[in-house]
Amino acid sequence: MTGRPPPPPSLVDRVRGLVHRACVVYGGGPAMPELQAAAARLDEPLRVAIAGRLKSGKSTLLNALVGQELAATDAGECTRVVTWYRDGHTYRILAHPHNGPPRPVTPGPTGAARDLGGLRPEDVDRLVVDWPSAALRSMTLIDTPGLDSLSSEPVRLAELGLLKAETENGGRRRRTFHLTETGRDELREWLAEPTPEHFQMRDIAELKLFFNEVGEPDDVVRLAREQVQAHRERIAVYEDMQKRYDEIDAVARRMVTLRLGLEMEHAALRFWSSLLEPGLDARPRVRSARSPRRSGVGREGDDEHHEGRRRGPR
Ligand SMILES: Nc1nc2c(ncn2[C@@H]2O[C@H](COP(=O)(O)OP(=O)(O)OP(=O)(O)O)[C@@H](O)[C@H]2O)c(=O)[nH]1
Ligand SMILES: [Mg+2]
Repeated sequence: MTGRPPPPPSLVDRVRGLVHRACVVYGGGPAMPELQAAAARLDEPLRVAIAGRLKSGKSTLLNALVGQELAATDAGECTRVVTWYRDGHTYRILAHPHNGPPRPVTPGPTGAARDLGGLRPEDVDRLVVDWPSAALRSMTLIDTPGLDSLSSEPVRLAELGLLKAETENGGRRRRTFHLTETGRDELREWLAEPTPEHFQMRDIAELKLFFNEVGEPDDVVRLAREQVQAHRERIAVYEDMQKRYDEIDAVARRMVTLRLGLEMEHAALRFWSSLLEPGLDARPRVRSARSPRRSGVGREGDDEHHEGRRRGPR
């Protein structure tokens, strides 16, 4: 009776054999550290990185996979540093800076890192959290910053060779990003492309106005007054900018967009002011196509409103 043939070696086993043979052939050479790292990596649990847009639930998913609230998920909390969660004998967090040895980090009450061992997020390559956990025995989970976060975008562009970063030597060690030649070419190409997209407006006030019939008529009056005030203030800011920068040749060309901004602010101011125009009874009112007479919602003798009209848009 013959036994069954042994199962073929798995892909990992075959790669392990290959790396082992390479270590023998290249032993002592400059490639050795890399080969040793590759050999060690094959014995580690699978690495799973969770990537996605800002505030899309990456850390929440990670916590669900571990079965514990390890990563911070507060509304204001951002994952600003790539964080590895590995199975470990004891609980420990180390911050690995771009330069220098790892530093211990104070854990917070839930196990998330409370600080970065005195380092700034941009100086940290990664945080490594060791946590005894059955779930992490089979895989190391890696939490990553939101893809569209402002701080990570220039870094990504620098990695693509489109920007070049310069870091101050002292002080706050601020980083300044400059366009590279390749970056400038890419930008020029983009400028020459057609622009089929219609402009987008994200205006919470407009959204509230759309649903006005669900609320009280007074809500609309309040909203319109707030908006009139807000747009007036913004117009003042833009006009001030115009005064300050119009005469400066270096920026004069790009200030043309300020004119568009002003036009839009004036249009918004005209619109919200029109909602407060008094009707026949001289009270401020929300104009309604269906029942203009019934929709008067303001208070009698509202001076602010009358002043609003006088100072309205040109
Ligand atoms: N309703 C709902 N809320 C969720 C879900 N997943 C996460 N949240 C909430 O969304 C918010 C952000 O979740 P996080 O897990 O911190 O998101 P994140 O992608 O790690 O955020 P950043 O690290 O800042 O990019 C938290 O308040 C979560 O409680 C979900 O599936 N449904
Ligand atoms: Mg997160």
